[in-house]
Amino acid sequence: MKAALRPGDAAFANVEKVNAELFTLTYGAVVRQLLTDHEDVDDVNKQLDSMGYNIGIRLIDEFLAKSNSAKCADFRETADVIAKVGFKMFLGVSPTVANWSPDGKECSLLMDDNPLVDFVELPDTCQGLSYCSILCGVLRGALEMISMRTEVRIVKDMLKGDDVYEIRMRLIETVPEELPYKDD
Ligand code: MYR
Repeated sequence: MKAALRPGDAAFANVEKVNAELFTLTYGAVVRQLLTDHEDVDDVNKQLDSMGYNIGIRLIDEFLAKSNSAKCADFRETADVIAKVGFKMFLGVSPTVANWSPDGKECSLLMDDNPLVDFVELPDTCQGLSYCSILCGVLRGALEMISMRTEVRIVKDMLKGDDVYEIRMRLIETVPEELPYKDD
């Protein structure tokens, strides 16, 4: 009987790499299909964001269960946890958190390594495509589930010749958690 794979094993790392590649290729196929189905590339960007949102509102449970992360005190701490734990957990990379606004409500996640775009080149006809929009939706959805309404957008994109990927996150408001209804 074969022994089970364990996280430290070399074979386990290979399985993880294959999974990551499969995910990257599958995402590429989804984007390609959306481009076939929609004439307007802005519609594709919106669809990708919305798919991400639907993933994010579910993925937060897995994140909280696996990470054992304590409740963050503020948006700064949340951004750090997203970069160091969330991205590492789901994409295997850790963006740098930078470019904070003075009020601490806006910051950027910077990455020069983005597994989502391995094997990808944008044809000239797709320059309006924001290929990684799904990440914006994932973040927005996940944060909404922990009471943070945010706006998330991509401001730099290496597929379009920028030197880095920059995802800008803005905290719009923290929605107070509703207390369970108490009968008198
Ligand atoms: C808390 O205050 O409850 C912890 C806050 C942590 C938020 C982490 C959200 C994780 C989102 C993962 C995104 C991965 C994108 C690939």
